[in-house]
Amino acid sequence: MKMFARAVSLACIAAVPVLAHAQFAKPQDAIRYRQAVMTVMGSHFGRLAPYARGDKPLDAADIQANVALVSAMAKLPWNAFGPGTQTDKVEDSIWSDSAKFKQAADRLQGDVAKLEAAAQSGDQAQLRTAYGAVAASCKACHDSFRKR
Ligand code: ASC
Repeated sequence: MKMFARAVSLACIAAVPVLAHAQFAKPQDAIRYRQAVMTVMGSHFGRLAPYARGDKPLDAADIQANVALVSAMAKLPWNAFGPGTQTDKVEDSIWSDSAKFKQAADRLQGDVAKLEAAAQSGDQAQLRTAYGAVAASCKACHDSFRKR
């Protein structure tokens, strides 16, 4: 069992560079992947809204589980916007101004890190502030890069 656990953790470490250079067999695979990531992220972020608004008594386990999923999803969509994956839902500036896109990705992940801290704190005001910052990050990136 111990050896199995070690093999699993080594396999996970080995998988990290693969994830960082996520490859997709077809452009459509990347498009479906990033759309799925956004859907899951939006779902779990949305479940935090009543806590952030103060409409629901804080349930630390539920909050932390949802924040953990938002955090995991926030790492994933970026590599799925590779060359040749343009669609009519995405502004070309994702590719022509990749520095700005990278900045938006970093902003989200920074704000999500603060949301993780807020989820640990159990403090409603901190949660509300951190939730609002993540929502603003989502919106800023969508305003810049998502076609309406
Ligand atoms: C969500 C969601 C988004 C963001 C954005 C924030 O819950 O699905 O795209 O928040 O609406 O302004």
